[in-house]
Amino acid sequence: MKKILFTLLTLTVFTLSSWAEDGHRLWLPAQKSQTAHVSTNAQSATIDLAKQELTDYFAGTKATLLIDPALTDDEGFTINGNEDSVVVRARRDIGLLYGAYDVLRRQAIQGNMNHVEQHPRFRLRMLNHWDNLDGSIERGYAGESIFEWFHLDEALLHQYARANASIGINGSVLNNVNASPKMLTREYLDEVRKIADLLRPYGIRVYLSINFATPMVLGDTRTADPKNKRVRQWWKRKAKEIYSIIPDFGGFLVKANSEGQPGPGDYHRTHAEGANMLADALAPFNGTVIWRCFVYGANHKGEDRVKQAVSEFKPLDGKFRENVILQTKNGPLDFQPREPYSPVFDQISETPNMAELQITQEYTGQSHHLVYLGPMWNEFFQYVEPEWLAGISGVANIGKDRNWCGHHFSQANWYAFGRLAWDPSLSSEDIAKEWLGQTFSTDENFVYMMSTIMEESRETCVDYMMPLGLHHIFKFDHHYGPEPDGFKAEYPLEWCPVYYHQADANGIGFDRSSKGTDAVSQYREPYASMYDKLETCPENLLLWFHHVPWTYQMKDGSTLWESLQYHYNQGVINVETYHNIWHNKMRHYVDEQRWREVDDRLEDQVQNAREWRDVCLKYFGGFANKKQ
Ligand code: GCW
Repeated sequence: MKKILFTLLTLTVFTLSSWAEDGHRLWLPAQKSQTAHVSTNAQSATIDLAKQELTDYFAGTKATLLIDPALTDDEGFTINGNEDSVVVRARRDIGLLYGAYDVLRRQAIQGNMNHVEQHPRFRLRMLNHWDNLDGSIERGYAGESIFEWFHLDEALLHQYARANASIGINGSVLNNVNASPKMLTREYLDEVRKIADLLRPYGIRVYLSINFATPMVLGDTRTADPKNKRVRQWWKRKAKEIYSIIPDFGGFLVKANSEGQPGPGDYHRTHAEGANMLADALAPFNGTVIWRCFVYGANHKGEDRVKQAVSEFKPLDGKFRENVILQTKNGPLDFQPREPYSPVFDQISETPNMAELQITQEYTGQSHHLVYLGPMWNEFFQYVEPEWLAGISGVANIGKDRNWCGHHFSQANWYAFGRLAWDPSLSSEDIAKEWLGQTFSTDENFVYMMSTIMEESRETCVDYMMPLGLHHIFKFDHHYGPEPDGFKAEYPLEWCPVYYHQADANGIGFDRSSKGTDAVSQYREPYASMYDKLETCPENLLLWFHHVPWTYQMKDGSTLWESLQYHYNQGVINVETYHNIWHNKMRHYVDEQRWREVDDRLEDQVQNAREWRDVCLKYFGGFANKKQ
């Protein structure tokens, strides 16, 4: 009896420590192998990391890392060999590190290790943290910030750097775009330097979000007008100071004249004038200004919100300095479960563009819903060509939670973001399979079942939240549950759900056709015409572009109201199925702790999906049923 008890106890201890390790390690290798002999033809801190990773985790006998000046001058690499012996070649040391991680990924999922050649598709592959200096995170659902100012946890930051390097991320904006002016004070910059020093060997450059009014708020100037000489000098001096301590500093990310943030508009200057002032300050050091196009309610107040970015920035196209990049969210509104692509990508052609994706699930169930965003990002790249983009940013979902992202499956979104920033032609399904294999188990059955669920999960979320092109019917402020009747006279109309769905006795949806706000005209052909006509508008965007009668006949013969009910119900049925599968079939593939945590969250998701369906159908039914 004693013996059994003892065995049980040690088993428990073993399982506990292994889940704790697992949550923490993300998709990175767990089993140390230490049989490999690793040799190199060059030396640097980055190559040391590559060497260490292969020494620790490559299960073969021999690995060779070679700097090869004949190869393409980017961060790419080649791999040749097999699971016993590999040669990684790259022009730069960071290529060797990326190559080493690729070897380990291939090892984990039994992938091919011969004649591999990889190059990143985008030069800039960045995370945007919305982390505040007090440790809180705007739209963060995984605990506090990992950037603990004045008490930096270096071990944690190494893990962070390692995880990012393993998927090719090469830039990190450390603080929220709603930026504190204090970020640029010397005491914080000295901390930023420590982070930059730590991330450098992993190939990650540090950037900062800046508050446009910084010199004025800090009391150094009387204005923040970009045409003011003292203000311009202040920024030049600040840039010099930053580069004296962080020579490879990436640059500034700026949210200006948007949602209450200061900007050049406060002085009747354009976004170009504001961006160019900063660009001039950074140019001598090869720094970049990343200027966000997420603006509404300022110069074009009253116009359909989804049109305002183009209205604002198109006239300025071509007026920005060479080291300015415009960063635009994937859709024209705000990271909804489904949006059409942003027409900024059609209209801005003289200025480099960057796409901003949201990894943190602000509008897709936060860290409570299993919603894999890979398919959403694949969809985006069906409309926006990678050649049009200088880079990709993802709003990070990382916090101090033991599992990093709140929900174990939210780690997949961080992973998928990195993989797609490296190669946007990868399929979300392949990425899901890779991630599952490295994170949980390579068992075929498990990977098949769970990748199927992951692949469906975004459409399912659209179904139970906002099918057929509905958007922004979230509860005020926290954006978690439904509030279709949301209206507050004291708020701008564009924050109110009733403004977006426009349900009334005649029908539902926002008329953005040429007969309505004409947002369709901002799109290139064939999309402008396709979205404009009710008959050719894809049904999954119908209510985004049209106000449609409840009795309108859908392609499958049902009425619009019937179709809406069908989608809401289907969304709930799908989540119930996911929960059943996880609960009844997945337990033996996954350690107890992670199984239980995911199970609990799926249970919440079922409840939440039912709430979305019930609240929305009751509210919309109030109009629709009168018509039946
Ligand atoms: O998605 C919305 C969020 C805000 C965010 C803003 C932005 C950082 O609700 O919290 O602010 O967009 O992207 O600037």
